[in-house]
This record gives sequence, structure tokens and C-alpha cells, in this order.
Amino acid sequence: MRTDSPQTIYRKDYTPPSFLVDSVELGFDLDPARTVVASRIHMRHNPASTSRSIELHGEHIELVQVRLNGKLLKPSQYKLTAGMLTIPKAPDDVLLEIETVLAPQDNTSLSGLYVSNHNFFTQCEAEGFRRITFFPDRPDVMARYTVMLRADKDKYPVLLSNGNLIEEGDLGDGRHYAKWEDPFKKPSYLFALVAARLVCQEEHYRLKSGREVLLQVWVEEGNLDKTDYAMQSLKNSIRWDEERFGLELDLDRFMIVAVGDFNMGAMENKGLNIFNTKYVLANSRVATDVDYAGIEAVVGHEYFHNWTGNRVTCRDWFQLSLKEGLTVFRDQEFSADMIGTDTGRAVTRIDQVRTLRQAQFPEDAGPMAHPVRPDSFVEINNFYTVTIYEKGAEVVRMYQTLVGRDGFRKGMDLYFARHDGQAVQCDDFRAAMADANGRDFSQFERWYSQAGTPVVTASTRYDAASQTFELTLAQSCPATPGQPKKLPFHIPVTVGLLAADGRDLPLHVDGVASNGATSVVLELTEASQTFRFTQVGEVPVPSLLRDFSAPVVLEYDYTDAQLLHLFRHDSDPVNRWEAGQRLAMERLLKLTGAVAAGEPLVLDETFIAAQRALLADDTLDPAFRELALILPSETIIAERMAQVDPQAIHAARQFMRTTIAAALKPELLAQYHANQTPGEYSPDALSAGKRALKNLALSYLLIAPGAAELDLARLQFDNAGNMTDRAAALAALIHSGSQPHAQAALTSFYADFENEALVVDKWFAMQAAAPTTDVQAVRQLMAHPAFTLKNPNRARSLIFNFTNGNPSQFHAVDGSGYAFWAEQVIALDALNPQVAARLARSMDRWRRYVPALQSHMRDALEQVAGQASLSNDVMEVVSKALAN
Ligand code: B3K
Ligand code: ZN
Repeated sequence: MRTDSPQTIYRKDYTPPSFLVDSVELGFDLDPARTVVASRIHMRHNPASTSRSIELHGEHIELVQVRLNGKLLKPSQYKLTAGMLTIPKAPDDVLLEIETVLAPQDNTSLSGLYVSNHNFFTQCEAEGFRRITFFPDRPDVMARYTVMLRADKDKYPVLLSNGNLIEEGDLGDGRHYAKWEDPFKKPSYLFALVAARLVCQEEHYRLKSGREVLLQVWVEEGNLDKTDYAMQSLKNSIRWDEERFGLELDLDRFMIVAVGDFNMGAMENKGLNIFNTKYVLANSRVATDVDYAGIEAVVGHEYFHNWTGNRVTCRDWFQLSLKEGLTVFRDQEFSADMIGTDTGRAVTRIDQVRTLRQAQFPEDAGPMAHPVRPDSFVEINNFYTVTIYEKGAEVVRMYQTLVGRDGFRKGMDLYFARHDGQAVQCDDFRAAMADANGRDFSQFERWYSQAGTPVVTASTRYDAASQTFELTLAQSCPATPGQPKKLPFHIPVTVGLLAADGRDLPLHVDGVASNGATSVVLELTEASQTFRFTQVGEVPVPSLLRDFSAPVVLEYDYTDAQLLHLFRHDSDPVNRWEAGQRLAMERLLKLTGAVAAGEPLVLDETFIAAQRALLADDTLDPAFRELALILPSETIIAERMAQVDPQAIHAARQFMRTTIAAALKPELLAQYHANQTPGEYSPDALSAGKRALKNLALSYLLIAPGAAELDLARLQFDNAGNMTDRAAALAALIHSGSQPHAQAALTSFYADFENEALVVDKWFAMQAAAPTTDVQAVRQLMAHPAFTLKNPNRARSLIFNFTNGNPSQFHAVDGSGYAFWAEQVIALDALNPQVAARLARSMDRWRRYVPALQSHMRDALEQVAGQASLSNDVMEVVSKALAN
């Protein structure tokens, strides 16, 4: 057991920095075992601060010497503690010269300066810069950087940093140098360097203004055939930000560098984005449609950060969602606009709703629940969460829903006019949106300060005599840690009314300017409010929360008939999909109860008929049909139960899938053949949608396969012209229950792709998530020569996909899954606390499980918490899980 308790940081304790930094010059002598960093920091006292002490963060580095205005400081003139170098009583103007030494090759945390496949990379967000040199490592200290890199010329021919290359040359001793200057001031978390043996695809690109910029995508040799899509996505991002938000690339050079060892997806360092290879490398042979979509989204996301994050940054890390929520919203809109069709947009929206329900709602209901702008944290890296990112994006989206696209643009323009070059708070964004639109968004602040997923309960009353339809909306929000009581939120609820023939009725709502439109945004601000629709000539079916207009749980006592009506006719595709999910969920919950009670399982013909009609409806986009046919996941079902029995959920969902597969076999086969995409591979949305529907059909056909179905899958596996189809066929074979077929395909797949790390990840991931893979099988896979805990992608592919993606095995009744989890969290923590803390989160919802499982889960959590040397990262997660 750790005896010290980690320190909690509070938002209310914010104080301005005592000294501001005007400019920094950094010199690096790069060596894996002993890198020397020399800094010259020009500082001046901050009039907003009463302190005269210079506070410089620093950890895991060795201080060689420090000079203040030319004079070497004696140890008695400063204080050096575990995380901080403090120089008291400093004068107004200061030049600090500091020399530090570090060993990048020993840095397995992948935070700070580290080595990956013999190359140097950095990751500084959130607090990695302090692992490179002593510095006020906080986002509200923005400075101009000049960087000199020196390294062996043969081993590290490429030397990159932020901004512009201003000088390079030979040092004569087998080493060379490059000097970079970033013309924009930035916080230290945006600093980056790369020293590596890499090659690049580059292109001169003309901005709308006519200025020409140099775009580069850097990868390891042998991967140049996989950079086209990232480059295309970068150009699309640049163009889109010009057109949609009037924001231009402010540098003459913009670089993306891919690295195989990386803690997350990518990083928006100014002018030098560093990416996980997963979000750069793609060609049809190795990448799936989902990978392509991920690359587009992440390239966009990091590029968009250049304005939302870099030009305007965060005052402190509590404001993280200011840049992340906004930038996720921007990348979501970018991806939707790239598809360009209404259904395409809806398909992206449905995906967002699924992510929220799969990951954010559970987070909001668990021990790590926190507001979009948290009030405290122990380890900031634990707060790069679905709440900060995805719920944060929903909060931004609600402004757009409330003020419209043009109003949103006005708000963005005002935000930049006011805050360019500043480090600001979430409140500043809210104020810009309010002021630009003449709106009062003071109540809207609660979306930032209150955690938990609000529940909106709707009830309705139709009066034929007066032709009025009354809709009452009531809201509440469950208690979350530290927040027992919540105040009402400002919730936009978009509503439509369907007639018996399925068409939208023109809407007239008392007190709301609706003018006969077919959708109206109602603003729910009280605990309960009634909205009165007039001129309603027949009993309508309400379509509530269209386009998922707010991140809430909507409850309404729909009848089956109403849901079927919406499922067939709703003009809002998101709610059409939602009606199908409600129909399925009701049945899945009943079936789960029946499994647990040992009762016979039945699935009604009405539901099957609705699925059949949808599957065969060629007027609908294949991508939409695929989404509408996917049943709510085991995790989403679990969230709806008071006591979770993962085995019962799995059995119920499997029963439903098996029944649908048997009943719809001819239709599935027909769709399988109708949605082939012959010819050259293209990742466009229509082709990807067809493949998705076809491969969903295949997975259903392989549930209880005969020889013909197995042949179908094998044929697709052998002849696939792209990874989407090959991987789908492999997954279908793995899930078919036919061991010989699955094994043969797995063996040949591995042999074909053993040199493609990202494909080997898929090979591990697919096996990890298969319900036939138990803990023992995962342990065997860990013994495979290609497995290593040191590489985050590899660890995630096998271990995370087992704990998070294979609930019926992870929650094995003997608790063996949890014991395995504890072992891996502990092992990972010794290498990489950030990744270990992510894995630790798999146990968040332990109190929801049936008592037998709970006690095993508590044991495992206590085992981890009892470790003598535990990182703050993991400590925070497990202690919050165990707290009452
Ligand atoms: N801003 C980075 C995330 C940094 C995570 C630090 N633990 C990537 C992104 O959101 O774009
Ligand atoms: Zn981001």
C-alpha cells in the first residue's frame, strides 16, 4: 500500500503565474542514453501576481546547473523538490539559463522525450514538457520558441521542431544540426521535436488567399505507400476550415509525423502534429473503412486545433473541454460535410450517439463522473475522457442548435476577435456565443459545472375538440460524486409530430416561433414545462429529441405501434434509428430477465417483420440500414439494468441475433449479394456503407452456418480486394463457432500480415473480443512472440479489447477475468501509468454487477490499490472506484 496520499488539485485554487515568459531558446544534444538540454528563458514578473518566486516544474530530469542573469546559482539560492525548482526573490527581468540531462531510452511512459524504434519523439500534453527541462509548464504561460537540435547524422537524418526551419548544417563530427523558430507564442504543452530516420510525402498547397504552404507527412521507410489518405485529409481539413469558419493555416509549413509507440491518437503540436501510426497509415490492403474514417477525423481534429486550442488555448487544465469539446465538434462537422448528404450526416450523428451511450453515459453514472469543466483532479491525464471530449462536443453542438449555424459562426468569429493569442476559460466561449447572438446563456453554464446525464421525461395529451396537443417535459439529473443535488439545465429539445400517414405535421407552438415548420427547437429550462401545439388535426406520434438535440436520456411511454410508426416513417433519420433501438431494447431487457429466470425465450413476429422490411428497403442508404440493424451492445443493455448479469445479457442478445438470422436468411443473402463493391477500392461513404451492410449480413449468416455460409465467408476471406472485406470475413469465421475454419483463416492472415503492425493489432483484437476467447486463451495470446505490453496499440488490441469488448468472458463467474485485469494493470503501471490508468477504468461500474461478481471485483480493485508503488494515475482511478 502506498503510504503517501496523492495531492488533489482544485480549480478554485488557480493563481496567475508569478513570471511570464517572452521567449525561450532550447538547445538539444540528442543521445538516447544521455541527452543534454540547455535552455535560455527570458522572463519578466507578472504584475497580476503578488509572488516574486520563480516556479519551474521539472520531473525525472537531472539539474546540472542554473544561471540567473549570468550568475551561477548556488544550491542555497534555489529550492529543488520532487516536482519543482523554486527561485525566491527574483528581480523583474530575468534571463534563466538551465542545463538538464535525461535518458530518453529509459522513458517507457511515452510522456516527455522518448525513443520509439530508435527514433526520438516528444509528447508534452498535458505535463510532459517538465520531463524535458525546468519550465513554468502551465498552459497560461505562452512564449516564443527557438529550438536548436543536434544529433548523429546517420542515425537521425531528419530533425524537426515547431514552426519554420531557419538554419541547418553539418557539425563536422558525424553530427548535424537544425534550427527551428516558431513565430507564434505557445504554451509548453505544444512544443515538439522529432529526430529520426524517416521519409516524407510532401506537397505545395495553395490556400484560398493564394499563399502557398508546404505540407508533409513523415513515416518510416516502407510506409510511403500508405500516406495518400492522410495527405488528402489534411488538404480537405485546410479547405474546410477556410470555408466553414474563415480560418486559415497561419504557418508556411505543416507537418504530420507518424510514430508506432504513442499513448493516444495524435497530438496537435504547433506545425508539427505527431500521430499514432493508426491514424496516418492506410492503403486498401491494410486499412478498413473504419480506419479511413478515423484518419480523416483525427487529421481534421489535430489540424482544427491550430485555431481552437493553439491560437486560443486554455487558461488551466480544468478548461480542457474548451479546446477538446469544441475541436471534436469541429471534426464531427467536418466528417459530416465531407460525406455531404443528409443521410450521410445522420449516419455520423448516429455514430456519435452510440459512442455517448457506450462510453460517456456510463462514465457520467460511475465513480469517475465529472463535469465538462471539472472542479478537481489528481492526475490531469485521467481527464482526457469521453466527458471532456464527446459530451463537451455535445455542449458545443447545443449552442449551434439554439442559435443556428449562422449564429454559431458569429459566436466563433467573436471568440477569435476577443481571444486570439490568449489562454482563456470555458466561460469566455459561452460569453462569445451569447454576446454575438444577443442571448442569455447564464443557465447554460450548468452544462459545464454539473456532472451526470440528465433525464427528460415526456408526457402528452391530445384534445380533439380544441385540436391541441400538449407536451410536458420534465427534467432531473442523478446525483454524482460530490454533487448530490442538481439544478435544471437549459436543454434544447427538437420535436416533430407525425401524422397517421407518416408525414410531418406543420407545427404551431404557443410562444415559440415555429411558423408551420416540421421540426421545432423547444427550450426546456425549468424542472417541468408544458408546450402547447395548436391546429393539430389528428392524434400525432411525437418524434422527440430529433437529431439527438441534447445529451440526455429521453423517457416517453411509447407504445410498440408508435415506435413502429416512427421506425417506418420518421423524416428525422436519427429518430428513425432510435425507434428501432427502443423496439430492440425493450425486447432485450425482457429476454435478459427470461434467461436469468430460466424461462423460455421468444421473439415476436412484429419485430422480425420490421427488421425484414428495413433490411430490404432499397430506398434507404445501406449505411443507415446497417446501423438500424445493429442491436444495442451488451454494454448499453447493461446500463439499463439495476443489477447487471453479463452472461444473461450475452445469452439474450445472442438469442435475438440467432432468431433474426434464421428468420431473415433469404433477405440477408440477397443483401449480401446486392451490396458488393467490385472494382477498385474506394473509402467513400456510399461504398463503405455497402460494405458495412454486406458484412453485417455476412456476420448474421455465419451465426449458425451451414457449409454454404462457411464457403461464402471463406471465399470472401480468400478473394477480398481490401482489408474491410478480409477482416470482416475473418471476424465472421471467428464468431461462427467453427474452430477449424477460424484457425485456418487466422493462421493465413497472420502469415500475410506479420510485418504490418497495425494489422497484427487487428489480429489480436478480433480474437480478444470473440465470446469463445476466455482468460486462458488471452494468456496464451500474450505469450505470442508478437505481443508486448510496451507498445500501447498492442496492449490495447489484446488486453483492452478483452476487458472492454468481451463482457461475457471478462466477467467469468469465477472472477478469473478480474484477477487477470489486476495483474495487467500492475504490470502496465510499472511501464506506462497513463495506459495503465485507462485499463484500470474497465472496473468503473463494478457496483452495478450481481453480488457474486461484485465481490470478486472488489478483491481485484483492492489488490491493485494495495500495491506499494502505484502511480498517481492508477491510484486516482482505483481509489475513486472503491470510495463510497
Ligand atoms: N490534445 C491531445 C491529447 C493529449 C492527451 C494527453 N494525455 C490530442 C487531441 O485531443 O487532439
Ligand atoms: Zn483534441
